Amino acid sequence: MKGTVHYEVRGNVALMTIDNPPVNPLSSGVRQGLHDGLSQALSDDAVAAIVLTGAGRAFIAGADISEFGGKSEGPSLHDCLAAMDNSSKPIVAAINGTAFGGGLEVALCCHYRVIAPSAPVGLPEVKLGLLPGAGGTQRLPRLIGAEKALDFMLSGDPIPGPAAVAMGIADELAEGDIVEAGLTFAANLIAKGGPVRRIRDEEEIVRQARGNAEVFDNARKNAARKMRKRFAPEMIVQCVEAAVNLGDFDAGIAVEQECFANCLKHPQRESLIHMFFAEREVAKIPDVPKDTATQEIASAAVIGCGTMGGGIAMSFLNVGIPVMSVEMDQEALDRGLGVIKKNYDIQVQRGRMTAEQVDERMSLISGTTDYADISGADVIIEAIYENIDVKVETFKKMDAVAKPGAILASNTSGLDIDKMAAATGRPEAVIGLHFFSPANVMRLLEVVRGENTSKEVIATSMKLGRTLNKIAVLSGNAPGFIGNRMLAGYTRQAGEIILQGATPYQVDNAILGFGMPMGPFQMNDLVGLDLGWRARKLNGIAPEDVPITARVADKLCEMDRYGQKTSRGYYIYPEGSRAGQADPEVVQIVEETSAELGIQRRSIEDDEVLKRCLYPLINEGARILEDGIAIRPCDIDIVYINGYGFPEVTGGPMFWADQIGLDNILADIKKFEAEYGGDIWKPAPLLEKLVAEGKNFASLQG
Ligand code: 3H9
Repeated sequence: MKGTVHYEVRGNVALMTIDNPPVNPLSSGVRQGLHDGLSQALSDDAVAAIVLTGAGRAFIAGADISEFGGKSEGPSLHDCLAAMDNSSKPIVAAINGTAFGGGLEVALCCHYRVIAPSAPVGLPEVKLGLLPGAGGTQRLPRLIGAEKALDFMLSGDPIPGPAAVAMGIADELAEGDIVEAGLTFAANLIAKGGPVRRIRDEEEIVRQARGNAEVFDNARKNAARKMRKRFAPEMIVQCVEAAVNLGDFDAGIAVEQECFANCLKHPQRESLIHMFFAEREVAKIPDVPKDTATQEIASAAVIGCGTMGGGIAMSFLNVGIPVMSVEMDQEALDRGLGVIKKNYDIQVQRGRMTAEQVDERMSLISGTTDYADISGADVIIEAIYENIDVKVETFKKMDAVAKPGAILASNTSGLDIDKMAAATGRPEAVIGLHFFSPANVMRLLEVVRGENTSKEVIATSMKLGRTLNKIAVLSGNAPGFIGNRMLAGYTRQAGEIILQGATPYQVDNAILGFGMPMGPFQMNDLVGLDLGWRARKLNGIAPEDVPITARVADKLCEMDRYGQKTSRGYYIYPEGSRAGQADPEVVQIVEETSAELGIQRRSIEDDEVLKRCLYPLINEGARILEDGIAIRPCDIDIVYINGYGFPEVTGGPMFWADQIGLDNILADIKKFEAEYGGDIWKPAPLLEKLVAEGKNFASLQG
């Protein structure tokens, strides 16, 4: 059994300390310990009150997530809570640290709560596709009212100790030793003959929302907007409706249990819990041990202050790390710094930042046109345009000025890190740090290890990702790394499908319906159709040699339709709007292009659109695993969800593939290979092997 609860008696108070490192989830051993400790305290006449606290940095992190969907031993959490509820002796929760989910619900089942200022409390179950299923949906509205409880449970965001007291979730803020504070609170209760106070018996506050349908309408509207296509929010709202309207705690608990069971068996729950563990797994690199020494990154330099460079600089400024921005000339520098300031000012207008915070951040950035000025930086990141020769030259200059020990990084989205490393006298210090646009917003950071990158530089870069509030995933050095290598097949298929009969709007709508934030043609419009077109012109590619999937885009560019930046691309963007409108002229261009290429157009079902756009991701993902470019399937899932908007509720492309069944996917891939041919549809050997062995991607997780 995992975890335990230490029991001791101090004077006439039983002190129970939950111990299940590192964050005290309610594993079987903890539940057993709670159950046994309570029985002992209740049967001991010398004990008049009980204090419950946690060892280490958490009170209780919640139910043990790894137990969901499997068999669990020992008493259930509900058995423990029933014993606490029925306790004749007052129980005081001394919330020493994180009290999340079932952890906060245990605290709410205690009769009183004292809390340390640094202890966050929250009900984050919604983020895992669940609801607070240990009485939280019934007790919290009884304590703070339906509206606030809904906000709290639907956001899933934690609040610190002082806010918990202000909100009425905890009774007392305890500066200093929290256990002593809990014991003192208990002693005072005993002295006053303080009663056992059960939240389940409180009806007054929760009753106030009875007949007020607006509270629930608003909650549903907000959830639909913020958590599109999520199942759990509606379940949470129904539980709170029960708390408000039934007027009977046990009847409300019955609704909660039914709704919790619905969430538990919903596929979204499995996917979101996969994401929880995957986010932690990607930090683990088999040949770079956890205790590998890391360097301190106290200053940064970013070469290039365009869209990417500016966003990268903002990521550092946002966490208080000073940045030196390098540009070719003063004009470009002034423009770049001006854009950064403007971006911050927009945040002020939206009420997300204060003018003082902007000043503080801007005071941390300085600009230069002279490489000599960046010699003191701990990390130098080049964010210039994607041309290997220019990057190699830039690395030579970086190497010439950087201090010993500095990390030299490239923000390339797919070029060869080893070529850049070879241009320096310190290949061990060279690494890829691939930020995603907008770099100050997007969570993903692909960290690309070159052949000679040192373990210290890898460990430092992964840590830097966390410092910058990003999720860092390690990739091997191969064209396109993980994400862009997979994307190639997706965009190519989208391009082919429109030539064969679908419109760009049908393809985008199918992808949107799947849950991605934008379709491939909306994405092209956002990025700019002119980038590829210009590159083809620069490289002297004749029109007849342009890949057929780029023909429509090139025609649009010839008409000055570059995408959002010119208010026209695949879509028309009315003045100041980012929402595009379909354009019959584009459909005509697509149809003409099909005719020129001799392609017979036909009607294509959305199901085919989805399979042809999404299955190449899985096939290429399998090749990436085979090549050792991604460490585990979950690394690919994290990249795709956080960098490319793959819907979180699927658990990422590789997890999703397991759910569909690799045999089904392989059968479709073979069908498309027979119909359309091409490398894209050649089944990855790993996929074939797994299917032959009756295994899935999860079996590779280790
Ligand atoms: C729930 O409570 C349902 C109830 O309402 C109803 C029940 C009937 N279980 O994040 P870290 C592991 S649902 C199992 O790196 P930090 C984690 O995997 C639950 N394991 O540390 C990692 O393992 P490893 C509601 C858990 O300090 C290690 O602990 N609760 C759990 O950055 C350290 O974690 C939540 O959703 C768990 N509950 O952050 C809270 N929690 O070292 C989820 C953590 O092997 N947890 N682990 O990779 C968190 O948000 C963060 O982990 C926390 C600590 C803030 C607690």
